[in-house]
Amino acid sequence: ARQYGEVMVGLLTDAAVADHKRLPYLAYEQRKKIVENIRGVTAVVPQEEWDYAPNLRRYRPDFMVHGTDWLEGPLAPYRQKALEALAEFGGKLIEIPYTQGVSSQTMMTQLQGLGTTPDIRRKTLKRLLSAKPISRFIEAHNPISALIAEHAMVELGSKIRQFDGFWSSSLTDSTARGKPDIEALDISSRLSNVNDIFEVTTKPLIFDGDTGGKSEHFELNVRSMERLGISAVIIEDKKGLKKNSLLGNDVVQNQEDIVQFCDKIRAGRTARVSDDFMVFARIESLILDQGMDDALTRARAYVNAGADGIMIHSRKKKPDEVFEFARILRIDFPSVPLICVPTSYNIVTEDELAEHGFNIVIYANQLLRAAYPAMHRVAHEILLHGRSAEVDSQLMGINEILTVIPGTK
Ligand code: SPV
Ligand code: MG
Repeated sequence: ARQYGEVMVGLLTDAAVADHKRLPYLAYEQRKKIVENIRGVTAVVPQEEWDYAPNLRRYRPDFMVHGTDWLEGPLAPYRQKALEALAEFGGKLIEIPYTQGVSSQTMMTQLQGLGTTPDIRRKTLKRLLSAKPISRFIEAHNPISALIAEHAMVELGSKIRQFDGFWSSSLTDSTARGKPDIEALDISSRLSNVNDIFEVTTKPLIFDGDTGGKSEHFELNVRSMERLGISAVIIEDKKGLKKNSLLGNDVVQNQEDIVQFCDKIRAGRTARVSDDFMVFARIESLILDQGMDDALTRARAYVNAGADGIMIHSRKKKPDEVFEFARILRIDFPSVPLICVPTSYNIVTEDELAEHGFNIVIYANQLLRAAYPAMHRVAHEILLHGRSAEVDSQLMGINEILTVIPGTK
C-alpha cells in the first residue's frame, strides 16, 4: 500500500468484530497503537462494521488495498459492495495475494493455549457490554462443561456464534455436589470450582452470589472473587433461608428490605479494588408475586445505590413481564446493563431480548440438565442388561474420550 501513497488503515472496532466472531484479544485502542506504529501508516480510522463501503464513501481513497481472501466465500459480498462504492468516485481496488496460514481464528486458538490472566479475564465483561448489544453466558458447573462452553461454535454465513462467558450457578453447583440450592455450599467450595474452571478456559465468568450473605462477609467475598478474575457477582434481594427462585411461592422465601439490600450493594462495591469488577442486583419481586411496581421501585433504588446492573428474574412461560419491566426501567435508566435468565420463558430469542433492551442473557442450567438424563439412562440400561454393550451407541468412543483433552496421549 505504501507504494501507492499515504496509507490509511480502517481498523475494525471491537463492536464490529464482536458482531461476527469472538471479541478480539486486544481492545481497539491497543490494536490502534500497534497499527499506527507500523512504518508508512499515516492514519488509523475506526471501521464500525464488516462492510467497507461506509468508510470508502467517507474517505474516498484513490486506492483500496485488500487481500485476495475475499474473492470467494462469505466475504465475497463485501468485495462487491466495496467495488460499487469505489466506482462512485473512481477509486481503484488493488488485491494482493492473501498470506495463507494467518487468521485471527488461528491466533485465537494459540492464545487459548497460552491462557489468560485474572486481570484480562475480569475486564472482558465490561468490554463485551460496550461492544455487543447482548452477550450470552452459559452455566458451567465443572471444567469439562466449561470447556464445552468455551469451544462450542456455530458458523452462520460470515459470522461465528459462540458463548461469551460462563455463569457459575448456585443451582447447578449445588446439584452437581448432591446438595440442595439453599446456600449450603460454602463460598470456598464455590470459588474452588471456579478456579478449576479458570485453569482450563479464558472466557469471563459471572458468579451467582445467592443473597450475598451478611454484608461483612460479602465484602470479603467480593475481594476473593475479584482476585480470582471473576467479572461480576449477582446478588438476589432475598433474606433468611433462600430457596431456588423457580420454586416461587411454593416454598417460604422472603424478600430483603430495600434499604438493607442497598447497603449490601454499597458494601460490595466499596470493597472492590478495581472498577472492572461489577456488582449486579437481582430482583425477585416477580418471582414472589410482589408485582411490577415493587420490581421497578427496587430496580431504581438498587441502581441509585450503585448497582452496576440489574437482573430481573421471572418464572412465567412468556417473556411479557420481563419485557414490560425493561421498557419502563429504560425510561429512567437507558444504559444500565440489564440481565435475564430465560429458563421458564425459553421460547424467547436472543434477538427479541436485545430488542427489548437486555444486555446479558444467561442460560443458567442447561448443560447440567443435559448431562444428568444421559447418565441416568445409561446407568439404568447397564443394570437392565447386565452389561454395557446395549448402551455403547449412546457413548463417546474410548479413543475420543482419551483425546478430548489434549495431552492425554
Ligand atoms: C441459578 O442458576 O442458580 C440461579 C437462577 O440462581 S435460578 O435457578 O433460576 O434461580
Ligand atoms: Mg442461584
